[in-house]
Amino acid sequence: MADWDLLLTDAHVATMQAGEADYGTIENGALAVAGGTIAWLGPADQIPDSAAAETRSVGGGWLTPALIDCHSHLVFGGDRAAEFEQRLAGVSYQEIAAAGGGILSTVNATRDADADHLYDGALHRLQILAREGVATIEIKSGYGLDVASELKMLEVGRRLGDASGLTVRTTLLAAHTVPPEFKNNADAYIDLICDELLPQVVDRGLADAVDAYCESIAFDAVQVAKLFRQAQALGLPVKLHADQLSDGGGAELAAHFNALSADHLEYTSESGVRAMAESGTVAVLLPGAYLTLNETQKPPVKKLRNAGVPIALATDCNPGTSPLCSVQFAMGLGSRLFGLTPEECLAGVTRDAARALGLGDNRGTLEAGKRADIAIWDLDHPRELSYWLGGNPLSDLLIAGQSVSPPH
Ligand code: DI6
Ligand code: FE
Repeated sequence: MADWDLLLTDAHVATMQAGEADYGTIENGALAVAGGTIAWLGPADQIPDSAAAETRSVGGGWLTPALIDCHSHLVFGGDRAAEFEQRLAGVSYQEIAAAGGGILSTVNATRDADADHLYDGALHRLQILAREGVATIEIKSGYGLDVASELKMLEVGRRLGDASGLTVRTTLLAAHTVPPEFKNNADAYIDLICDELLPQVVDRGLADAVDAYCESIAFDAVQVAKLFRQAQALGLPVKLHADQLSDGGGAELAAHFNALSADHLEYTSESGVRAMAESGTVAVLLPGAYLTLNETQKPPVKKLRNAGVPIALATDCNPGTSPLCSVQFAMGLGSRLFGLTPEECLAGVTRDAARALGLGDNRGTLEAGKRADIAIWDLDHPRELSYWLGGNPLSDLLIAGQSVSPPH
């Protein structure tokens, strides 16, 4: 009997292991898979004397961990292309929101859509991402804003995970914005989430984490803290949309709750960075929203780096502020707009993205014992993943060792 199911040879390997220099590169390497797990990897001239059921040459291409999109709003009704035109004509995001557009127009379209329709739209986007090497994605609710519609969104997220073969982590983001029914009464809406929605979500196992939007146009720190206490009491980890449009102390708040991640962070202060470093909270940077909003305040990348805060990068794919359906393009933007190195960009969509989802033990790097989620690239070097804008050098994606052979 074969020891291994698959042996990949004639490959360069970017393991992306923490603490390794230079992408954790193994030149002229090989990698063996058994039972969906990485069984061995190393230089080709040190392959142990084991039998493989199948041996496959990668033809001098590169292996990296499969990509992980750790922040997306992939499930939504409608789109906001018309609003995009308005914004180009000079109307601001806040003005559109105040006039009942913005998030609320997507809320209406999402409430009106049936689950199958939401599923089809999100599956289409999921397949686009998978064709680029994504094997794990986080999908948030947050466009339902009532009990039934938030549950509907999370159920669609779970269905996507069951049907697609990708790992889908769902996040309850009911505290995304104040729904029209609770205008001027955000406290009562937070109570509804805590008392009615969250217990049902937990009972039915529909979410892996709880998120909130801490911002002057959404929820304040006191309201978020109440929600987070309830989430943690029910056993769910938390993450936070923090300091995107102003410094609302979001990074400190996320750190206080040992959040998995604090996301956006354009306006985060030095004390916020320190707090995140101490709590081990991952910084998730979202250059698609920064670009789309014409933001000029950049997240404090140097401070995050110097403080040793893990930095992840994600699409934030949503119809309003980041209609970005490409992790590779997010890497191109992360390097150009935020000054991340190409190696940091790759770590940000593999190792540190896994940490932002609480999956660091099993995903995000190529190491023996981890799940064999592997992207195979037709590239001379993985730095090119941040360099090229457009084009897709993926030659294959393995999920738990199985080839997904994405069609181009
Ligand atoms: N931050 C964002 O940029 C998006 N959500 C969030 O919390 C905006 C979502 C939208 O405008 O639909
Ligand atoms: Fe977001």
